[in-house]
Amino acid sequence: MLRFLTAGESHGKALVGIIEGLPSQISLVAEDLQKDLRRRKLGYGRGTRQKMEDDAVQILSGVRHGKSLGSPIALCIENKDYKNWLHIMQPEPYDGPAERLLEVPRPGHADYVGGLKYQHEDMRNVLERASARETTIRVALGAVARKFLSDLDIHIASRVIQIGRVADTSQVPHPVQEWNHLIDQRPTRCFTPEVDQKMVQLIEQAKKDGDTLGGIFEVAIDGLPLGLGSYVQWDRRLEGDLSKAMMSLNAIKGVEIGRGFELAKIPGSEAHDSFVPAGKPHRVISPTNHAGGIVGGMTTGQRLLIKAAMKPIATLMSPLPSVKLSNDEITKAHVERSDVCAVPAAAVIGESLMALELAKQMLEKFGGDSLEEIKSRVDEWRKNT
Ligand code: EPS
Repeated sequence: MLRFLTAGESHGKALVGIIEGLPSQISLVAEDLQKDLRRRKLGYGRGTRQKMEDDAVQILSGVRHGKSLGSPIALCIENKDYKNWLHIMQPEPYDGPAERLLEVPRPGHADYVGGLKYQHEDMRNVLERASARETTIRVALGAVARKFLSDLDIHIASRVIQIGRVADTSQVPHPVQEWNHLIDQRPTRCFTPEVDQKMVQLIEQAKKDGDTLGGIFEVAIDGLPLGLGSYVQWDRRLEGDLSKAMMSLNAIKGVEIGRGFELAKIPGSEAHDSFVPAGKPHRVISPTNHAGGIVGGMTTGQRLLIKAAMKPIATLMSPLPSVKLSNDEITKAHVERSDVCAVPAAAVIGESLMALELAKQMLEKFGGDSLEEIKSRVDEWRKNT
């Protein structure tokens, strides 16, 4: 069983994560993780925090001489910004004057509900953990899972397909392994350069207006074997697990697999992927992939395609109306340093979340304690399916 946990506040001392259940003998160095952490900082529309943090990851346990041991892998990323928040965020009791209080909840953020639920008068206690800063450590954990998957020839990439109302309707004609090399160079991680430029302009305008923007990204995975997940029980259907993982990302409000919502508008004769002989006895393939690589809760062996819709960030520089809870005064919502648009980063985080979930699914189907043991089972299965 693969499981992981994270801890850490946005302006606390550090973010930490533990992942357990991965096999031994995976080659792993901090740079493998650092690559994805650098990619998470990309994207037009980010705030100044990304320049301040180096997101340097330390591997604290579970790896020896560059190879995983099969024991829990613990990771740590220090928050460079902590030095500016020392007494505000210190774990020790503090009785000096209150600073950086969050007293006016931001509409669309966890502040208000979280404050009442945990009985925090200072809603900073909610902001600090609800912040997307936490995804830094999930990307580091995801990079470990991704290394395991790439050793099994499974590759994950992403692209931004919409910011606000500007959409990229193109198909990417390249294998998934080549996507990120091309797309990471674009300011918004959108594949089509002309659309990318339009997205940049839109973000510029939103920044001028003190506003924020959401969007849609797509994660693609090549190399998955047929038969991950199952139809036999509701909680073994792969769509459910992948959607839950994607929905666990801050600000995600919708998930779509394959052509998703579009399939609801067309007849079955157009919606389903027909079969043709595969050129191998008793096997078929589908020339199309409207289903996005999952049918009946199981991978088909085709490319897996999953999209997620992100709402605009809730911290607006021209804040929305809100209420100061201590005296019920009608006023403007709390303003805090933030991003104008974080969809390009969310796409990279989406890749990491899919890596974590698919590594779990691979281990459930193939089991094994060392990479070699799992590899030989996967090779055998691929030969026979
Ligand atoms: C983020 C760090 C945060 C925000 C952003 C994402 O840092 P700070 O709050 O210190 O500027 O920039 O988080 C949010 C927008 C949010 O609502 O949580 C990061 O490292 O990704």
